[in-house]
Amino acid sequence: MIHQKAQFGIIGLAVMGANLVLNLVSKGFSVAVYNRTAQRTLDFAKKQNNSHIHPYYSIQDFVQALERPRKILLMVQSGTAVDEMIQQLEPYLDPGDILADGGNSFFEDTERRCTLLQGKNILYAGVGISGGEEGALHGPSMMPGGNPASWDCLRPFFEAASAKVAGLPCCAWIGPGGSGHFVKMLHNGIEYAFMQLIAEAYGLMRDLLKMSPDEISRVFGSWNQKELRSFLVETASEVLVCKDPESGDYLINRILDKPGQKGTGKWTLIQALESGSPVPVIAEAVFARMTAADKPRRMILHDILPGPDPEAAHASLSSGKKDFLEDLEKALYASVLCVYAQGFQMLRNASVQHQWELNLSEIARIWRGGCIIRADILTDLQNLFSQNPGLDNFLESRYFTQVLGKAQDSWRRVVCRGISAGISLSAFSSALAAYDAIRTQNLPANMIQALRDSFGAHMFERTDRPEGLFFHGPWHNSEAQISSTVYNA
Ligand code: NBP
Repeated sequence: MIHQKAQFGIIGLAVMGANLVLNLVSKGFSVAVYNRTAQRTLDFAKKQNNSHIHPYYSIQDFVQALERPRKILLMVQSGTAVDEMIQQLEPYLDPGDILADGGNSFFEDTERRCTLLQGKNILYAGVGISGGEEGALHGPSMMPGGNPASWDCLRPFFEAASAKVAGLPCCAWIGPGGSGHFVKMLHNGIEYAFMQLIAEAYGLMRDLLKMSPDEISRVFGSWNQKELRSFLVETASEVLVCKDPESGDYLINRILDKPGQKGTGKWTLIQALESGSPVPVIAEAVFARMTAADKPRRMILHDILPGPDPEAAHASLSSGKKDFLEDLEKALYASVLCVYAQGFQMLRNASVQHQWELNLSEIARIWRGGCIIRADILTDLQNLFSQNPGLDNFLESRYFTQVLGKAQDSWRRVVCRGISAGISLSAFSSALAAYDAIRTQNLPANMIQALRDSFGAHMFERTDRPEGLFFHGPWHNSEAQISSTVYNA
C-alpha cells in the first residue's frame, strides 16, 4: 500500500498544536503529527479519526512521512523544549527543509536557532501566533519571521490557516531573525496593558459605582459598539455575565484576584529597558499583576495602612453615575491609544536597532483579526502608517490629537476620582502621566541633571548653548567656575 506523504507536519498536540492541526485539515491539507508523549498523539488521532491527520510515534517516521521540502511547525512549550526538539529533528532533516517554531519563544533564542540552522541549510522561522485556542482553530493572527527563504513554502499554509479581515489573511512576513517573535512579544505586552486598563475600569464600576456584574457587562457591551470595539472589551462584557454552576453566583465574584503570568510581559519590559523605549503602561500592568499576586501581603497591609472612606467616595458619585460612565469610556479609549502608541514606538525603535525594516502598517493590519488585541483602532493605525510610514509616534497625527483633546478632561476626572477614593489606577494614571510628559515642553528633568552633576559630576547640557556641549557646575565651594567639555558620544 502506497502512503501519500503529508504536506505539513506539526509537533506538539496540546491546545495550540491540536487546534492548528484541525484548522489546516479543515482547509484541505494533510498533516503529520507527533507529540513527545505518545498517548496524547494516540488520543488525538482516535478522537479526530480523520484521514488527513497522520499520527506518528517516532521522530524519524514523522519526518520521513513529509513531502519535501519538509515543512514542520513546532508547537511545544517555549524554552528548552524547542532546543530539544531541534536536536532530535536535525539528524533526519535535509538541506532546504523548513522548521518553524510557533510557540512564544524569546526572540533572541529564535535569532540563535536561526543562525545555527542556517549553517546546516535548514530554513528556520520563528512564528508569533496569537488568538488562543479559538484562534488556533478558526484563524489566528500569524507573525512569521526568520530565514526569508522559508516564506514561500510556509505561506500557503499560514495564509490559509490565519484569520481573514476584508478578505486578506492576518498573516504577513515580518522580517529576519527573531523579528516575528519580537512582534508577538510586544503584542502580548500590549495585551497585558489593555487587560489591566479593563480591570481598572471594572474596579471603578464595581467599587466606586457599586454596579453589579450584569450592569458592568452592559456598559462594556455598549462601549464595544463604538470606538473601543475590540476583542478584549467584548470578552470583558461576556465573562461578567457567566454564572458559576456551583454557587449560582456570577463567576467573576468567585475568582480570586491573583493573576498569573507566563513571562512575555516581563520580556517586553526587559527589552524596553535595554532599548530605551518607554512603555510605562505595559510596565505598570506587569507590576500590577505582581502586586495583585501577592495577596497575603495585601491582606496584612489592608488592616494597617489607612485610606479614604470608600462609602463617602461612592456617596459623592450617587447622582453623577451617568456622567462618570461617559468619562470612563473616554478615559479608557485615551489610555488604550497611549498603550498602542507606546507599543508601536517600541516596534519602530527595535526595527531601527535590529535593522528589521518592520512594516508597521502591515503589523497593524495583521493584528486586526484573530489575535487577542484586535481592535477597531488598528484599522486607523493601518491607514495612518500606510499613508505615513515614517510617522514617529501616531499620537502626533491630527486625528489622534483631536481624539485625545476631546478625551483629556474626562480622563483627568476619572483618575482624580479614583485616586481620591483610594482606588489603585496604575494603568490609567500611568497612561495619563505619559501623555502629559510627552506633551510638556519643560519637564523638571533639569533638576535631575543638576543633582546628578552635583553629586556625581555627570555633567549637563545648557538651555543657552548648543546641545552636545556638556558642563559641570560650581556646586561646591572649592569650585570657582563652570567647566565645559564636548561630549564625544
Ligand atoms: P504548552 O505550552 O502547554 O506545551 C505543551 C506541549 O509541549 C505538549 O505537546 C508537550 O508535550 C510539549 N513539550 C513539553 Br511541555 N516539553 C517538551 C519537550 N521537552 N520536548 C518535546 N515536547 C515538549 O502548549 P500550548 O498551550 O499548546 O502552547 C504551545 C506554544 O504556543 C507555547 O509556546 C505557548 O506559549 C504558545 N502559545 C500558547 C497560547 C495559548 O493560548 N495556550 C497562545 C499563543 C501561543 P507532552 O504532551 O509530552 O507533555
